[in-house]
Amino acid sequence: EGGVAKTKIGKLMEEFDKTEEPADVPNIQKAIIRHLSTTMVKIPRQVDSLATYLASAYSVRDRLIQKWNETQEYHERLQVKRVYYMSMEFLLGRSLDNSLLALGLKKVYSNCLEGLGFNMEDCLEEELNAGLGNGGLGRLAACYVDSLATMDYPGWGYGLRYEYGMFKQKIVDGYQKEVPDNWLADPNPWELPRPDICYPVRFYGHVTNSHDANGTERHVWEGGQVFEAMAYDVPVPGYDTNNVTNIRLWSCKKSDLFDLGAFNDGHYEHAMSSKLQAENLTAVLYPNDNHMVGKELRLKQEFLFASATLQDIIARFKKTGRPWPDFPKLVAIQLNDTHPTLGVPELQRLLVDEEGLTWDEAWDIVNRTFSFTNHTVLPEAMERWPVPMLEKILPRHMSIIYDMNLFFLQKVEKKFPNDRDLLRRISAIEEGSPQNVRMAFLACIASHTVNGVAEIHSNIIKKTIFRDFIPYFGSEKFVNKTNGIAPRRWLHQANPQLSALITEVVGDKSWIKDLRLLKQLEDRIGDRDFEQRWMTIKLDNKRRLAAYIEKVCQIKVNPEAFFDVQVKRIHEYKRQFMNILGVIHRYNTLRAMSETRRKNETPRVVIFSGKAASGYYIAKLIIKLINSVAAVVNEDPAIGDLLKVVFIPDYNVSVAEVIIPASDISQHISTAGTEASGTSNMKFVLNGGVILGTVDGANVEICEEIGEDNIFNFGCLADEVEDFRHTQRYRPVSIHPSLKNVLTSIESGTFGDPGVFAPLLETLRSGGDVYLISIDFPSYLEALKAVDRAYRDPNAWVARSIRCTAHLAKFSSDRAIHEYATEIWNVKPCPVPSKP
Ligand code: B1H
Repeated sequence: EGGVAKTKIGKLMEEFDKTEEPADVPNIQKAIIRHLSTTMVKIPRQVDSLATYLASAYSVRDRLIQKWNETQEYHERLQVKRVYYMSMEFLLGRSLDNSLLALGLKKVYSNCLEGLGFNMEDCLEEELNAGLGNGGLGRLAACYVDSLATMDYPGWGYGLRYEYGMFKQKIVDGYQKEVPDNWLADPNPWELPRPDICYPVRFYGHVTNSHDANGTERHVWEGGQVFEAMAYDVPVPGYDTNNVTNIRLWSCKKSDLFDLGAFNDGHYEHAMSSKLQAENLTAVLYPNDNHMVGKELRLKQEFLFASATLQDIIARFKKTGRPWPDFPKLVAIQLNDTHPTLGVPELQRLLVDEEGLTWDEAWDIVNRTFSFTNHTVLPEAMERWPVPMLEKILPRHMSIIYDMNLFFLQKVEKKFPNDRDLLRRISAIEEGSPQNVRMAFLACIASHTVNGVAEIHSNIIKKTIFRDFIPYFGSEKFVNKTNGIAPRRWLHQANPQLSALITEVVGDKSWIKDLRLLKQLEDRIGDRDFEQRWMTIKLDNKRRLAAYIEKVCQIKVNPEAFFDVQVKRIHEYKRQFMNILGVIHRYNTLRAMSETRRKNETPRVVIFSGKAASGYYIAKLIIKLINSVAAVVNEDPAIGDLLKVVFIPDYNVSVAEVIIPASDISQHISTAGTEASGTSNMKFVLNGGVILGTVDGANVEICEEIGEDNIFNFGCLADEVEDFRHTQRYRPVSIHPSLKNVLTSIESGTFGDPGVFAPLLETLRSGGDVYLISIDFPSYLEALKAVDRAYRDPNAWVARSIRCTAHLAKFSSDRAIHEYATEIWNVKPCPVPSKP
């Protein structure tokens, strides 16, 4: 390697990496034109906004690659400790706008495009969304990488490059229809294929145990099927820094070595069919949020991901020449929920079987390397893999898991003798036929630290899933790291007008990297001129959303109306059902009013958006009910603008960027104790939107920060839920009159064939109302009334809105990442110096 660097080409390349193209209009235009003509192979009459977007993106990517190289080179040379954020999901959304803002090039690019006869907004709209995630968990990973880069932490994301991301949602006759998300249909400038970075990954086969000359046990895993994981690198620029970090995504290829025989022997078709099998592996993201589906293909995805990532990290470590015990001094690995947990037995296997360490040496390294984030307490989301399936697909790992568990149980037994029931409860192997591996327990046993994602959630997991682990490990192992969001995307990029106003107040843009500076907004409360500007920006954002709604739903809404928003995955625990029942209640109330009374009501637009998992029947019925209510309400001449109901199709990151800045109120109304954190709640409040929410997840801490006068809370508390559920089970029809009336209007056919909704309504009755809608409904209606009253006082409302933004600093992902870095990972910032 050193030899190459000293050759002529090596020297020239080094020089090239050090020189930065000047970012002026003529120079950037030249770069765009060059990419149009060469990379895009366009002749003048073929140039449209898509080609122009792509050429611009390629010219930005040129700059990113140089900085990426420099960053990686610098960190490698200094041998700094890195964190690897392992996540099966990265919901990145679009990259061009984000990169331009990070590099400080938005204005100049806008001028360049103008000069070429194109409009920046049109070009940005051409970019397809990278939707490699379901919801909050995947977007969190993307925000965390943004913060790692922005704060100069050496760290990478590792994930999978799904050929198809989260499906696209169409609404047909009120029902959700799923359409494949072919996000790689256009060229993707934001990924750098690395055909030279490939690792073999084995499935099936058998293990031979033997003893070597010294009498130590050796395990050889052979046979089966070998696939290959190939790397694609996605550069992620920090905001206003030289650091560009990396997300390495694996794509499954057929190994060239495998089946060579079959190919030569003329079994061409057979050889090709295994190629197709391989490509199947990373073909599609499983579209389930907060729900586990125990499919073999998913298990294989998880292992391909885990194995390639650990092989890659080990290869990088070995290049440093440091001894094995130094591994945890250079490497921290964060498991984003249990989905990457096969990385645990895989690291143990690589160290013991491939590198020849003893079990104890390897286990010590594993334990000092991994930490684990739990994101949910819903039982149906807990990963449990059947032992027979693991044994078949990953025989060596199954036996490693058994041993890890056995040694753990032996230590527990020693500390708490004669407690068989404790051993049964705490075992990573759940008894039953078949037995299951509890992945959360395995992750917990192997990690030095386990965290929840909001105070209330971290407390709940200590009292529930991990309760039995505390006497053994001590409670210090279980910590809280409240989630955060990237201020770059969720304010600066999504709400450019508000961003400019804040910059004016603060005096410069430093708040974008330090949200604590937002508290200066407090001083402007009561300044009528400022408040006016604040509300005008909100109105402009509502106009932008109204235009979008008209474009995609063909519904005209009044931008001056009150915008009431609930956007998130559709799930019973999130209770969109309760929201739409509340809408029906409002509709009935308006209908029953005299015309003169109606005139005093504030016009309202109720906005829903979100996807249901394709196999989630009840969630899909909730979508149908929302659309059926919308169809009736929106066409009722007696109601007019007073109530409009809108379901915006295909919720994704870009749609969120339009909706979130436009809310007056947003709803986060999960049954207490079910939403681990929520992160859109933070995004709405950061944009001056008020919350109507239950005492759940991060709502609790948002309330602490902004004050309880600035949030509308209702509903039962988490520690009451179990008792209520118990009584509900035996008195399932304890239904309040207001709820009864609403159900009656559905059942009498006001919103179409009531038979369609019968299974949904049954969840409240024979279903036992697991999410306690009938318990919370009365207080929900009260809270909605309180919101209506509050909005009638515009001065108080704008003060509340400003306070929301002013007090949101805690929920910056920069704060979250700083806590992870100092308290869990022990990694330090390493800024790449500027060029002389
Ligand atoms: C969250 C998930 C999740 N929690 C399983 N759990 C998945 C579970 O594909 N699967 O199998 C996918 C996703 N997602 C969310 O994480 C929580 O519900 C939110 O409350 C939280 O804000 C978010 C980020 O921590």
